[in-house]
Amino acid sequence: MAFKKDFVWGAATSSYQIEGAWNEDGKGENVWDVFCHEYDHVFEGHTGDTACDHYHRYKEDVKLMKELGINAYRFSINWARLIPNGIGELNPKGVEFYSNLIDELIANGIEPYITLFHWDYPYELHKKGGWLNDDSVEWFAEYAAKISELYSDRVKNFITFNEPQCFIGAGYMSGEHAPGYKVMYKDIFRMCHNVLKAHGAAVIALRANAKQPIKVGYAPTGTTCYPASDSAADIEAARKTMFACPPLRRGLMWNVSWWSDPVILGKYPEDGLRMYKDYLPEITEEDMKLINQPLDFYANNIYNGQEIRADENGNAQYVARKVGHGKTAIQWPITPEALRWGPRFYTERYKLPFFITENGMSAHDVVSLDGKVHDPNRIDFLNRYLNELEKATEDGVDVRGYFQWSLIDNFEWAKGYSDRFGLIYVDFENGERIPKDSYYWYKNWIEEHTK
Ligand code: IFM
Repeated sequence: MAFKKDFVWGAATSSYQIEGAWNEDGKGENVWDVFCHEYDHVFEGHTGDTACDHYHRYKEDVKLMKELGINAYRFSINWARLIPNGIGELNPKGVEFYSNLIDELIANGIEPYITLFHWDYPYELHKKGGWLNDDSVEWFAEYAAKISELYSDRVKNFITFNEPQCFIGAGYMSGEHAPGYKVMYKDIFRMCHNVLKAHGAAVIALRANAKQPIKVGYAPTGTTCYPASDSAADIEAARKTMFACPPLRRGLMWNVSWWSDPVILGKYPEDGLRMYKDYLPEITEEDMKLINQPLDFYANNIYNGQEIRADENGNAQYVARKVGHGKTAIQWPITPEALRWGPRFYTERYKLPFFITENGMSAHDVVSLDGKVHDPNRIDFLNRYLNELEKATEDGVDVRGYFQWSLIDNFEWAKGYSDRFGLIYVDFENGERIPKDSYYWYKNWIEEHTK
């Protein structure tokens, strides 16, 4: 079985990374606005103040999506654009912006997928303690209810969180991302627990306020492991390693099962509970019930993976990467196998329809003398990864969709505009868009796979 006819071929972005208009039309500040306005956090002092100016150019962007041939677009809502203080009064202009965007997508035959939270936390709520404040669960539920009330008449697909590992790990453990903190482990685990509870409360709120049947999912990330061979021993070693809880270190909160088992299986993984016990908040049965809401799909952002083999005793061993192995501009290894094995391991464990909500490549793209943007490396990357994803479907894995990251070059967080992930090149001086060669390649791939 290859890709089904109704497979979702999409592209993704997030609000802070593309919208700009950071202080227009009544929008409130978020932690990324504040973080970027301090001079020394982001590469060369870049900010998302203007970014791709998508707020003003969204019609042009939707036109480019249509020409690309995608049937779905995943974007996120900038919480403080919709509700400037995070809770309370709505911002009419913010409400209107997303409403217009949704209408434009639908008019062009593109299904909107809304991510509720892709890291741009309202500054007013941050001042109240953010995810460390137990009320953050209620704040997020209120926000989710508003989104559902406003947009579920037209939008059928919602995703609560994007990569909680990253906004907690990079935002509060390593301090590389907004708000730039390095807090104690006890605080980290309280935040994790509140985020998971907020996920559950948001699922309930989305459904309770929906104007039609909706689908709700969750999009974390994690280290995908893949086996060195198709032997049963290597496969089992890779599977075990992928879901094992890693020891704590002051890096990212890069943990697969800690962030997904409670949501889907209704319990924290035993090894994590043992390892992290000194730092955990009180975890009640009621909390676990709240976190464990029925979902319509599970998603993951997969960019690369780690090869694992079993030694003669069946113990897992990390396979060292080859000297001179392929890397993307952001220095991530190129490991297409992650797109075959990640979906397989996730669906085996969580037994839900699966989406790749992000996958793509950063490259040092430039405009050539012929005025075009040639990006053969990205084409090769996509070709290899999508072929592996096709193998997953042939293995019988229930993969429903793939969202390319990213539709358009954008603000790559602490790396500013130094890394380009888009299928569409952006001249950040004047906002001009130039579809890259990979844009046409992906268009062709979609055409070939929807015949
Ligand atoms: O740009 C990010 C995105 O916001 C979250 N996932 C990874 C992408 C590339 O780093």
